[in-house]
Amino acid sequence: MRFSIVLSTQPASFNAVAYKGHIKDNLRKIKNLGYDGVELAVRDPKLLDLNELMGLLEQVNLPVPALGTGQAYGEEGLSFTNADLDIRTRAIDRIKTHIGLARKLNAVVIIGLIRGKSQPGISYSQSEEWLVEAIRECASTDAYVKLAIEPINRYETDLINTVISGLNLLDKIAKDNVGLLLDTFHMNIEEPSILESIESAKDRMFHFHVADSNRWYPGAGHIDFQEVYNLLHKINYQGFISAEILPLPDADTAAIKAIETLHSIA
Ligand code: LER
Ligand code: MN
Repeated sequence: MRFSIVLSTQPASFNAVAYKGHIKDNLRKIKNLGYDGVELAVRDPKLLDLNELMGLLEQVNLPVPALGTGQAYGEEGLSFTNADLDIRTRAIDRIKTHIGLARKLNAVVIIGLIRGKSQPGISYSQSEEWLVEAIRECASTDAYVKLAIEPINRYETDLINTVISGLNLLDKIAKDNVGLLLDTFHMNIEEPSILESIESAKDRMFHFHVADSNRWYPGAGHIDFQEVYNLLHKINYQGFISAEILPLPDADTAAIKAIETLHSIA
């Protein structure tokens, strides 16, 4: 199994990211700590110097399993379910630029908070329809790039909180290049059984996030990562396990402890 950690390419308000900015230094650090890959959180691919980024990734020899996109919502308010057509259109355009970058990096594109939240006066079924249409349109731009919808806990959004609602959405989207990203932090809040939820999604899982119950590094809370790992191994999960964790007590300690725990259970 291969392990990665999230690096935000720019400063951002989303806090469950150990490393932010200073791409060159942080890529070296991540490599030296023993991670096999780096997940990049990118607000807008147009703001990146692509040649420089590709060069740095090549130098450290780290693949990029996934691209996070949530900052386009967190920092700019773009979303697939905003009542304003212009904002929905800009959200779709932005994810299409992420898809272009993902094609070059061979990465999965994460559909997390870019889905937004239901808006006052807009029914759930309308939000869901916009969501299905937007993801279908994005998925149609490049059949080789995988999109991973992440069930996210109720305190961050009311749209797609559980694995079963994610699987139902996949049925409605009906595209082979759209699957799920499961995150132990969200599952610990929303799922009756983390293991049964993983089992139910095993054929549709494109990516996997780990953080403990308190969103600290694995080992700092009460999730049993050994049984999670054993199940991922048993179902022959081929993707990366990616640490999306709070930088606590500080970023380096969090990243070191996370990889220690992950290596100890593998
Ligand atoms: C992103 O991967 C995530 O897990 C969400 O909590 C973003 O807010
Ligand atoms: Mn996550």
